Amino acid sequence: MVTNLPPEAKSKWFEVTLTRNPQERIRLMQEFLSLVPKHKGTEKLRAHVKRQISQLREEIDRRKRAAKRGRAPSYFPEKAGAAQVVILGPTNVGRSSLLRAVTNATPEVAPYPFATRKPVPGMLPYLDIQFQLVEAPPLVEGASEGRADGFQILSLARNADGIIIMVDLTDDPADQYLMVARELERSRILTTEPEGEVEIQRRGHGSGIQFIWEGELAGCTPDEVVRLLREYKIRSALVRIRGRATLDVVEDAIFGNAVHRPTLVVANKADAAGDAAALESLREAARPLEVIPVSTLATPNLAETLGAKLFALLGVTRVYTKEPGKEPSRVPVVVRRGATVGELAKIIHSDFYRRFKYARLWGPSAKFPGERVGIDRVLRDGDTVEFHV
Ligand SMILES: Nc1nc2c(ncn2[C@@H]2O[C@H](COP(=O)(O)OP(=O)(O)OP(=O)(O)O)[C@@H](O)[C@H]2O)c(=O)[nH]1
Ligand SMILES: [Mg+2]
Repeated sequence: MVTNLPPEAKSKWFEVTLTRNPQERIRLMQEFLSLVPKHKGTEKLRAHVKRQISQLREEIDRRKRAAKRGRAPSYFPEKAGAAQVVILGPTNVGRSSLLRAVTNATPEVAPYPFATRKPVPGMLPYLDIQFQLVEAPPLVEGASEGRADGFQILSLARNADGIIIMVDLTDDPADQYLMVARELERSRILTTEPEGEVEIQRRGHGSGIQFIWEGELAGCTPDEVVRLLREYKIRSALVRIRGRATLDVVEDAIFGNAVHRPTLVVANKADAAGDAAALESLREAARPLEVIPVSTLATPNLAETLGAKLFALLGVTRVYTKEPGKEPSRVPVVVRRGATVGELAKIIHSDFYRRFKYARLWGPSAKFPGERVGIDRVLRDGDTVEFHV
């Protein structure tokens, strides 16, 4: 992003981070903008802050309207199942048809555009878990600037665990893909894993800057990071470093919110697509994302195919628990990829974590059935864990 902002701008951003009041935030962000020199190097940052301002304005409006109407149901479906995956795409590509084909939901399928106006959730069963798919309303060019509910639709994608970008093979699919990809990028939702990631969590005064190393710094030292944070008046924070993070990535994190969401491209209407070149140019445009051509009308076993693709994409890790002398649970606990015995214990019951002595392990990551393991053992899909406290 940027370096070398004038000190007044940096302290102004510090003021921005101190307030949660939307009106106040808008005012301070505008003051911040007036302190940022206008040149190529600050272009992205200025656009990003302007977008945050419009987003806040819209939120204020929405709250006012909601207050008038009384309590309206949330725009965002409550998460359910092992993971929430948002189906994003231009209008009429067949998002509703896909949801109908692979889940229990029955949204309206229509030959005319903009039939879906609100997010629609549905459950896709796969093996012994379920994925929650959410059909987003259609995404249009300019969504990242707020067009056609763009902010809300893109927030939906940001809050989800994964994204399906859906396009129509009969209608320049590469072009449709690039439009959606552009809007995601502008909203700082990354569809491929960045080389380095930094998360900054503010803490109370006096605790200092503490690093959590899940990766390393590239081209800078921890001291330089501390110095940069100090320029922004951040003196107490947990700084989590993943992958190989540059100083730029650290500064990016100060302004917030680049997130990575694993993404799959589904190219629909394969039954009606005459021309194989369209699929080829889509694959070219979407690389390195995987593209799966389907027909919601004609592809057999679509639910199972899609379930398997999502399972792999999201790195779903199912872990079964058991009590001594009993059979393992039928229903797995789904944990993040790379989770440890300790993290599983915390999910199940804080007592298991606090009073942990050891665990016994069966399955793919056990050296032998019933292996005795400690709290830091990394779990894999299909493991069974028995806690001893
Ligand atoms: N040939 C063909 N047509 C399809 C396929 N899937 C959907 N359609 C048609 O495409 C049109 C749009 O389908 P929807 O499922 O409503 O599309 P949508 O993306 O939900 O559309 P909006 O919510 O209105 O943006 C309908 O006329 C469907 O019958 C397919 O696999 N092949
Ligand atoms: Mg629809």
